[in-house]
Amino acid sequence: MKPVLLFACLTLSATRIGLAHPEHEFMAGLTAPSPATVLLITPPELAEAWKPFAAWKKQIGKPVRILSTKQIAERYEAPDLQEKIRRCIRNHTDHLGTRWIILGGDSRENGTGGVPDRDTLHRTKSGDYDAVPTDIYYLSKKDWDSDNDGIYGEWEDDRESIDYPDGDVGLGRIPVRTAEDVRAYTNKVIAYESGYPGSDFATSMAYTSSVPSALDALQTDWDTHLSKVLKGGLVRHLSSGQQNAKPFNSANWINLINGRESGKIHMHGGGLHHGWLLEDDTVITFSHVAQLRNEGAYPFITTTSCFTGEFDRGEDPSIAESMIRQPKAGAIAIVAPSRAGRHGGTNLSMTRFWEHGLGKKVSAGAAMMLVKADLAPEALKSADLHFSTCGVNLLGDPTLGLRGTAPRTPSVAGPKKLPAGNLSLVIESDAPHSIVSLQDDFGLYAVTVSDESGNVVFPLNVVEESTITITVSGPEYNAVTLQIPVQ
Ligand SMILES: [Ca+2]
Ligand SMILES: [Ca+2]
Repeated sequence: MKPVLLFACLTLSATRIGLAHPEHEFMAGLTAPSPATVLLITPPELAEAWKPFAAWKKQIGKPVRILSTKQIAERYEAPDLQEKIRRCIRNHTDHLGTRWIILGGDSRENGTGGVPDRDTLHRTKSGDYDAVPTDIYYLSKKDWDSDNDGIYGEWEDDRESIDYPDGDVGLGRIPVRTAEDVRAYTNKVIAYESGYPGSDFATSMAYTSSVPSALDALQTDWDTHLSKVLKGGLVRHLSSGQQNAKPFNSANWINLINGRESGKIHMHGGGLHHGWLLEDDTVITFSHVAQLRNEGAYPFITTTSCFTGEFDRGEDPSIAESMIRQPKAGAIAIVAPSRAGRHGGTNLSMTRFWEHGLGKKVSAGAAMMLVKADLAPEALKSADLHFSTCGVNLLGDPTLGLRGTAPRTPSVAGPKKLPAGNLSLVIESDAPHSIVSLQDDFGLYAVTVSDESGNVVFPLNVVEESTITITVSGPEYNAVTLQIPVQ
């Protein structure tokens, strides 16, 4: 059978304006010489399991290239695997149009594990040294080891070779260990992008605190920052510090998630690797996560609680990882410190993350890297800020938008069936400026943006016994798929 040919590929001219990742960042990779808008790095044993995730992303206009750590180890020359990964990533971002990097596996202590982190060395408050998992190293133009002693990111000795992300490429880690983890997370991502709740889930922000005295600062954060970018949004405060409030304990935490009221949550207060410390001396652990029943309503969470995002410990999972991995429940993504927080840097990271993601409408991965770019001038001058810049991570899919408005599910219409041969396929929708992809069973792939009225035309040559799959998606829509048989 002849492959189906596309006569003309309609592409949006991806004009790069000054702002990193503009609203139509979703299209930016299309001018790339190879389909590598997203690079997903996986341990070899999970490569197969990631394919449905990659297929979904391709449907919504973000082609994914999957490379295993084994392939990278074989193809790149460098002293160790981390440095090979960094060179591979720079090759993709510099030459292949890649806009997002997904570290699609967990890491373990001392830079081992499925997709290892790069450990960088920092002095702790007590004067000891600690190795901090530093995923931003992977976006760096330099190798973070100017004195060549095999110890990376030393504040004094390696200063010349440390550089920070500029926000042009988004990065995040999905800390999965098994094929089941990958399947569960993929299903959550598809739900987030195609079945997101239409209520005020998108615009409701909950601030929780086990420290009632912190409520004033959290209210100020909402008043001066978040309310400006989540316009018309609702704010909830959960802590016994409020009048007539119930204590913020484990039962009320479960109610918060299961109530499906707030799609955005900021958690303040004490933390441990395996749990969040709440009021009434309770600790939220994986056993509470197992009680969550929030299928289809997965919140984005930021937390300043120390160690809750410590993904690199041998003991696994951290509480943030439990929330990411929990099938049909938990969170879609979490921004959390992997170590003890430092005043200033950690709080600022959380606020700025929301501001970039909601205000500039960029993806979670780009928002996180813009935070790093914001911190860079101070991180160059202060070891504390350098530590915060390295130690706060996005755990979750960096290509996701933060959903600043309740999405609409578009109506999409096309022919019931198509005759074989040359034709113009007209797809009509009520979704202006949406991303419309077209695929068939034989590798045909085209992406375009719908016009003011929501319509697109694909000039095609189709063959018998194929099926054309059309997907309409976008930051403000729930993705809709239409299949058209060719007879
Ligand atoms: Ca060094
Ligand atoms: Ca882990």
